[in-house]
Amino acid sequence: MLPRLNKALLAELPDGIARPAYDPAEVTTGIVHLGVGAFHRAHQAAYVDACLAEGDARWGIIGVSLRSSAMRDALAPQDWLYTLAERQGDGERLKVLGPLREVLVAPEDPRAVLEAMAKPEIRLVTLTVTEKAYPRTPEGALDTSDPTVAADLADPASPSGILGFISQALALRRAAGTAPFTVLSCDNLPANGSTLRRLVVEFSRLCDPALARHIQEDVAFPSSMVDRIVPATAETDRERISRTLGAEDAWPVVTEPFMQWVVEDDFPQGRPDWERHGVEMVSDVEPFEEMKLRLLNGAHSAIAYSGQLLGHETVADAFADPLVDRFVKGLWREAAETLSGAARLEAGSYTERLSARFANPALRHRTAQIANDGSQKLPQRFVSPLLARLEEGSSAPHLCAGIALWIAALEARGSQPAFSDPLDERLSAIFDETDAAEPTAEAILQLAGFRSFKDYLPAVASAFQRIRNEGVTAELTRYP
Ligand code: CS2
Repeated sequence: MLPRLNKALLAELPDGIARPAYDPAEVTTGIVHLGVGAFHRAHQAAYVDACLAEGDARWGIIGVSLRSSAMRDALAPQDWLYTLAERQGDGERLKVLGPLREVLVAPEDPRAVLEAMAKPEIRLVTLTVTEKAYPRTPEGALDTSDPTVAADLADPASPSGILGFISQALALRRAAGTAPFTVLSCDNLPANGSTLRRLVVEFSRLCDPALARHIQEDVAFPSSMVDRIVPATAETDRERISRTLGAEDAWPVVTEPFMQWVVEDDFPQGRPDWERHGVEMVSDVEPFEEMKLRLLNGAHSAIAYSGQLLGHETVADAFADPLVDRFVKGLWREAAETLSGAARLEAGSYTERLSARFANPALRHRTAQIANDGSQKLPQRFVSPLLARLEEGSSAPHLCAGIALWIAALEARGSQPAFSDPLDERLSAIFDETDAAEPTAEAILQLAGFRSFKDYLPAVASAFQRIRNEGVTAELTRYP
């Protein structure tokens, strides 16, 4: 039995394994992070770790799990330390990181989370909670029919969703005369900062109009574009990494060497010196976000659904299939033309780098993982570039086929679904009740609230029909 990774063991780790260049006990907390999953631990926490290593000890992170206690239970016995494994080809570089100082489990004690968020030394609240945790209508307004929104409005002192926590914590700070924190969304949504601001303000207006005005006027919600490929940790990763450490790490994180973070520089309460560690601080994130969502994430979704239909387990396997590779390159050509200015000029070198990242066989990024939550992801990955093309009078066959691949993969899932969607119950009802391709596609696009779907329904429905009749291989063969 290996001993558990913890602070006392750091000095005994084998040579070549990086460890915190600071004493985690000396770090004070300045950030509360909502949604402390693998992505956060491989991305923002790694940037914060680099800042702590340079001696600015104010930015330790209090992580908050909004659902389960699993992360807290894994990391508490190891002094919140964990291993980050950067893998490329045959190489694996291990670093033990220590920027997390505590993990709170929101459903167990929502008040403790609010107390943490209300502390004067917390100057930043950051989020990676995935697309579905932002309760919005297709037009971007607050979705008041969302059950979490309704529950949090009914009981503001004991919230469960991000809007309830942010709004109530800002109310507590205001009542105590503490300056508000800055709110930084790190989710894959376009204009994630202003999207979140609108939701928090609209939510707060329903509790207290004066609070809503304060948030509107005094709280900064910078936008950011985050990028690092972080597959879910597999049991084999846990075992291999623990063996190399000579100590058991219950939940390491596996990722690629590449990382990128572009952040709108609007932090009235201060922030870590991120730019010293490669973060691009800019005045407008939108072009970066659009390029990343349409080229990286769009290709990911196309690979995920075609991969699911063709039986490819990982992104690298699917991307090695010439049919998928060719389809993705066509999708890139189509989507790149919708980008503006510099982003359009950079698209060629950007997608070249993406090809190398997707081909990294050491990552084992499962197509099923990316296939989750399509109804929440496709609007920014496929629908927005598709509509941009239609507005210019061009066609968008690959983007339409991408949506059809999603519908076909949903239909093909069977009784042991490999991936899920928040709309699953209603999606199954559509497949049970409707038979012909066009009404099925129409009902799904309508349910998912895809903007102006009537404009592209015929193209999506024909591609779906062909996948049904002739199969996915025949369909992919059609695209030059
Ligand atoms: C992926 C992203 O699961 C998904 O939907 O497309 O998580 C992707 O790996 C990251 O955005 C990369 O930065």
